[in-house]
Amino acid sequence: MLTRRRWLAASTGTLMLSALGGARGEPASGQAGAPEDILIALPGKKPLIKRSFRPPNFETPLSDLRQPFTANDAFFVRYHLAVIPEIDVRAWRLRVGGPSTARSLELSLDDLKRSFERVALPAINQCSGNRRGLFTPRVPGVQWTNGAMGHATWSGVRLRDVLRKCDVQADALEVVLDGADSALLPQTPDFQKSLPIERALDENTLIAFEMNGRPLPHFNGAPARLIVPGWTATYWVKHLTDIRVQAQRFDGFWMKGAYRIPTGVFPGARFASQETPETTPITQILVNSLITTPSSDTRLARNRPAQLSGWAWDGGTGIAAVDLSTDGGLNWRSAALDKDLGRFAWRGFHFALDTSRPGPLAVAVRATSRGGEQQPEKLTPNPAGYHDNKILSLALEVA
Ligand SMILES: Nc1nc2c(c(=O)[nH]1)N[C@H]1C(S)=C(S)[C@@H](COP(=O)(O)O)O[C@H]1N2
Ligand SMILES: [Mo]
Repeated sequence: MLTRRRWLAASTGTLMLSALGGARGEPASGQAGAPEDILIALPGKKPLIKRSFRPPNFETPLSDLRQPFTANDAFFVRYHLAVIPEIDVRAWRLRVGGPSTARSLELSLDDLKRSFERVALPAINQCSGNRRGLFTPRVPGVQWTNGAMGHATWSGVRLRDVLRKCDVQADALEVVLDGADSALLPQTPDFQKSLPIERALDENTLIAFEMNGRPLPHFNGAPARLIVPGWTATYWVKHLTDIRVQAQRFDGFWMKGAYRIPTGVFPGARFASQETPETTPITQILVNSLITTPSSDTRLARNRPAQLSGWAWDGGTGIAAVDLSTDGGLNWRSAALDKDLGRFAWRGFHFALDTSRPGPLAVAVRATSRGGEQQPEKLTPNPAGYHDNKILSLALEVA
């Protein structure tokens, strides 16, 4: 039986980005989907691609990533711990305080909704390990392809408005976030994350209770979760229960022992209090793109109009350009960009393909951010399989 990786190679791997170098022999990472993929519907969700059942890790199929906003019931699900309580909204309280505050608060969902200004913003939620399953050589971890991400409008209140009510002290260094989920075994560390105080006080960091105008689905963090636009989803703590401001570096496993990348290798905001000479927490999302249409191995009819489209995004500067090559990376032309929905949103692009000549059509897409970052030709290997933003390729055929 073909393994999934082999299947990918067999179905899309014939494109060689000769001019780009280094891609020879690798499966094209433009799209994925495999016969072994099992679609299962969690309660409140439509069928999603199962990566693991306990804890639940389910990714969004490509067909559900074609709409500008990813539907709530199609949005991917990622958990580290197996015990995920259904929260009774009336009993739920958010505790906010900690050693670097003058007072603590306990807020109900109604308190949150009534006492603070409402904010809504469209943003990409992308797992640090999105596309890990496309890494060569393979790295351990959930074998995501392209669907450990989605785009939604998040609404709630600013974390900073809530923190200010507690009177944050001058010595504040990090803000620690905890959710209601827990581990089956006492040895498994609780999922807690921290943010640098500046990022917690950023006007775009939200405590959200709605997604696309509806209450958060259970599996996406009901009744409230953190939104850290531009930063990978590991900081977007779901089912929030505790927020603590402290003057010390937070020592929890999910900061010290996971979600780390080699220091000084990738672009992105620094998280200085958590940095060591060897490793540092992953922070901002890198410039990236996804081709949603056509799907791999589509046969394009000769002399018929054919449009290629997809999304491009980055960690918060916005998209400046999307370029497309149909000759394996020798020549590049600009794709048309759709409306700009905001600097944390994804940006649609489309491009009319030339179908006048029969034969294979080797398509590659490369996004450039307003910050000047561009998708690289090659993956930067790292042990946890994060930050795959290499140029996408897709093998099409005109016949
Ligand atoms: N409480 C809690 N929040 C969490 C996690 C978790 O395991 N528990 N995982 C984080 C990670 S790594 C990701 S990728 C996102 C996924 O968000 P989603 O499940 O809403 O798609 O949730 C984040 N928030
Ligand atoms: Mo993640």
